[in-house]
Amino acid sequence: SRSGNGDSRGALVVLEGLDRCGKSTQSGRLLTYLKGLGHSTELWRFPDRTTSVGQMISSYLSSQSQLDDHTVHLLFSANRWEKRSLMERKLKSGTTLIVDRYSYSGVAFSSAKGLDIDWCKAPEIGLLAPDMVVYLNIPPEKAAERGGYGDERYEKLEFQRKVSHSYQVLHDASWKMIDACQPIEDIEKQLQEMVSDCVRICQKGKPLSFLWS
Ligand code: T5A
Ligand code: NA
Repeated sequence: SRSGNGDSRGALVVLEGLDRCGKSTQSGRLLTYLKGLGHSTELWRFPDRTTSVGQMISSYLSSQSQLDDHTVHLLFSANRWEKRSLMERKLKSGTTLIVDRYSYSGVAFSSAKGLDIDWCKAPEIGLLAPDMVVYLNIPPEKAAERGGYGDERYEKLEFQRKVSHSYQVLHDASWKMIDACQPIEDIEKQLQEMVSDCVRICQKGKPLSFLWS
């Protein structure tokens, strides 16, 4: 393995987008690709439903419990904070992390409900900043056609339109945009090229940075 030798660190790569844009499909393929190149790599996702905070979120998303919008926002953030130190250790020990949703989902989904965007961003301050954010861009109508939405609370076309708008407000020039309506293999190739560059730069010792940078 090319990783783990102290001075080279792993990359923090985040995939974002609407529900059903293809994040899970692509993050799985990217994991296989990077491992195949000999990079120590892990696939993470938020919410991490395995923790006790994550179980509260999961119960809320499946409408088994009701929570105030602010409260659930802070739970999503707490779910990232509880993984922060492990995230830093992994990156510093040379492991690249592919992360399926991160703070941007937190802000986009909560501000789509009408919460103030700066209020939404505040609890994310100090989390590790991604080295690359890839946005899988899909019109809400197209996403809704994919395999049908399940029963989760946010899987409604009207709401996804608002989330799409929130992402447009939130994104900056550093984000890599991919047309998520392309065939799976085409997206996979584009993602591989983008992430290979990012991994190389991080190996050369690019310092870690923090949100919101
Ligand atoms: N949330 C999350 C917050 O509100 N705040 C937060 O802080 C965070 C972190 C759960 C919800 O929580 C919200 C956002 C979410 O609403 P989740 O568990 O990650 O988040 O759920 P989703 O992101 O909705 O996961 P999905 O499984 O719905 O979507 P994916 O992973 O984007 O899509 P994927 O890969 O499973 O693909 C969906 C379908 O499309 C097909 C696949 O085969 C599959 O059937 N597909 C394609 N079809 C055609 N062309 C392509 N290129 C395709 N790629 C995939
Ligand atoms: Na997913």
